[in-house]
Amino acid sequence: MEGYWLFLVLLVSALLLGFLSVLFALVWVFHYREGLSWDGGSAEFNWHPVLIITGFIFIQGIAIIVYRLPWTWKCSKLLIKFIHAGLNTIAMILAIVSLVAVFDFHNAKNIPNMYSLHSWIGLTAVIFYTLQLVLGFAVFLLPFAPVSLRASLMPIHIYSGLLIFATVIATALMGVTEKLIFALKTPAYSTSPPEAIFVNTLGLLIVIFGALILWMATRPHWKRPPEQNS
Ligand code: ASC
Repeated sequence: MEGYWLFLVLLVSALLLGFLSVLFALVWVFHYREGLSWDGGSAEFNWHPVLIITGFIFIQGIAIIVYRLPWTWKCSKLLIKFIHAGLNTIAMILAIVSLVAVFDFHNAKNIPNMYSLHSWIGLTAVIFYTLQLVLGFAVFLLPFAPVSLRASLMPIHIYSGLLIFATVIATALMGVTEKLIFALKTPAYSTSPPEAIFVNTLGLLIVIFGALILWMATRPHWKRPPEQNS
């Protein structure tokens, strides 16, 4: 494989950034915020960033590049498809639970739902992600679709998958920014308290993670060799 070592360096870097992002999200909610619980309070809201970063960003990112891991090229394509679909299913479930946490928290506190751009784009992303998963399952995993249909839908599946992933990251940045503006009053966000610096850094980690995943996923020479397809 051309550029194997570079691929490996990028993969290890992406994994480190992904783990670090999840760790930062946990430190944010446990050290700076109210922790995690399911009680209609802020600690229930806190599931939202934790589950989005774990599932909708980290696990989705790994699901995207799972075909590109060279040591899986001797495995059957069907097995890798199951892993791709399985990771995306886990990510979808975590994203949906994270939405339930927010709606539940809002309703308990009489906070309006679905007024922000973050919520409009975020809910749209979850809906399209679910559609992408159901369509991908029906077309590429079940044995019924003809190869001609698979071939014509594959570029759309790849494009919409990458678009959803990038949109989720942009949405997370909006959400993090919103939350810091809402939550940091004394001292204000504008005075750069430690939580602001820490969570801005979390945003940077997520962007770099996304940049690495999108790079690895779009290098043609790192594709699974076609002769191994099933
Ligand atoms: C699949 C699969 C592929 C593509 C190809 C059409 O389901 O395994 O490699 O679709 O058949 O592009």
